Amino acid sequence: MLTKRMFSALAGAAILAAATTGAAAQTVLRSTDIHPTDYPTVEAVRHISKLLEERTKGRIKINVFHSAQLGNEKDTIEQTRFGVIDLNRINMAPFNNLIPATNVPSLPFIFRSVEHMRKVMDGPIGDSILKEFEKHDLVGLAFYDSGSRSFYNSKRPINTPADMKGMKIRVQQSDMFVALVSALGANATPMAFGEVYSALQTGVIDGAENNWPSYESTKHFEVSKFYSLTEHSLSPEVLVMSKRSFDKLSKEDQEIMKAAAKESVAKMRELWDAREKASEAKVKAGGAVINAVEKQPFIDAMKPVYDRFVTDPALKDLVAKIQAVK
Ligand code: BDP
Repeated sequence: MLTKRMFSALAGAAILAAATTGAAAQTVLRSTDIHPTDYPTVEAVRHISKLLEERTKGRIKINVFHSAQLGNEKDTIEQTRFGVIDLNRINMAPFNNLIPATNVPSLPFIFRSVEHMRKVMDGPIGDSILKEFEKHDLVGLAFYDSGSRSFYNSKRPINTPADMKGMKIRVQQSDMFVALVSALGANATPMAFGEVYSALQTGVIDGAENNWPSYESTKHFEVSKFYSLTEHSLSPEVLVMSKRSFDKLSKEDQEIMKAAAKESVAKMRELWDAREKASEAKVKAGGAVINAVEKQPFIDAMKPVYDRFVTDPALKDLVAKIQAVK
């Protein structure tokens, strides 16, 4: 659906703007991210821009819009498919309803560790998931880390699923995340990221779930101080490009873009690992109450989620392949 916001974005868009200053035309790609300017995902895309500028002698660069300047994730997906936005750094979860394969790396407890996740997403399984974006007018370029997501709330520490009974928990706009939270006995409320702080503050919701850096950068810890280490999902971030914008690049520039995106992963991880530690320290200093959680009861409660979202033979195969990666 074309929203009012999209029309105005279309009108004002400088998509692949070929500014004919000097001899060579310059392509300025518009990239979106909901995170603040110093967040590792934003820095990683700036790093790509730097590599592109170097490798194309300034012909291509990226204008990185951060802090949801171009809208919330669900809306920017549509805009990226239309080519209004050229690049989108976004979590896998908002793609879950559109692209079935993206549910798999978002599934609860699918990865045993961060190392397992990195190995899977960096290899042929990750590449096969990136390929799925092409059926939806997008080119999947790279996966970034998102740490692990845990529940936080304003009521009490969560030690067992029973502690979540009846709690109103915000989730991303993904049916799979709704099912995940429902399976734990809580009430899932899908909501845009930018609305969560005031919803927590006013008690519209009791809690949400996210990684250390997002819990910290949004200041959710100020209004939702119990952070319980369920670490239930490692749903990675993904960088996608509009197929329309990608097709406008020459074959050579497409290769430069793909390589730069892949190279930015190492840079992102370096920043991410440091940011996770810094964010953890910051929320603790800010009064967050952290508790460890015995995960098995949470893992056991996830059977209905797998039963509902992993029915297709291709997805079953994907799950089995991920589990088989040592
Ligand atoms: C963050 C992701 C971001 C998501 C956000 C959310 O980086 O892309 O949109 O969580 O929960 O960790 O909406």
